[in-house]
Amino acid sequence: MTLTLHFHPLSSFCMKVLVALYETGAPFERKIVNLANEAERAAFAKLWPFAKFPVLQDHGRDLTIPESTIIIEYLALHHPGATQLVPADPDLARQTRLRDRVFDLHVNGPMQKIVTDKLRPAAHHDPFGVDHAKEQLQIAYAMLERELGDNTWAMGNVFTMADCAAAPALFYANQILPFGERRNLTRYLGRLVERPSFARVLAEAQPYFAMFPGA
Ligand SMILES: N[C@@H](CCC(=O)N[C@@H](CS)C(=O)NCC(=O)O)C(=O)O
Repeated sequence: MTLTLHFHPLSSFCMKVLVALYETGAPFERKIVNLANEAERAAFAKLWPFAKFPVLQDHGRDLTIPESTIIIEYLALHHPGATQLVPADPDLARQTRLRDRVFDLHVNGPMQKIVTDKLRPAAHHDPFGVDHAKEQLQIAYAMLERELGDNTWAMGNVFTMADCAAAPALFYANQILPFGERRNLTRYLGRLVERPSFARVLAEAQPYFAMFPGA
């Protein structure tokens, strides 16, 4: 098989790429990486020195591709499938990329900050940083609630890379800082959870959810 995804089923950025792979239907091999295992971490760091997943290998082209957005852009270009993850129209592609950035940087990032703080030893908690992350999430929620309106997906009627980014970011964010009365966001997350690609990702992560530190 030409593609190998190095990932962990609980990781939001890996979920984002799994959604994209299931949307395109590209066949791939999976390699779960346990970063807590020193030997596995060291081997993985040879692929990508920052040792952050996901990383995709395309053996057919002898390429190693890190970073979830770059992986999805690569899939859209070289392994296209049923879902066009990046629109062909340049302006729509730019808007898709901006929304992907918003979900990665302004939802997934603060969400990770809050979650990883729970995993730190007591002496190393960062309450100031966590409060700031919560404020950032509230700003993102307010903006998304306004911009989503009653659109089906982040870009309107078509499912794109922006929705791949949105699905895990919003799924976890809503658990640690609930959307509250924001109906558009709540309905959008409901549609994402029912989308077969993300439903499959969540089902596959189910055995690992006990490891998630939660709300
Ligand atoms: N910008 C990266 C972020 C990747 C990332 O932060 N991955 C997390 C898991 S969701 C990770 O590998 N964390 C392990 C660590 O930092 O040691 C992407 O989009 O792929």
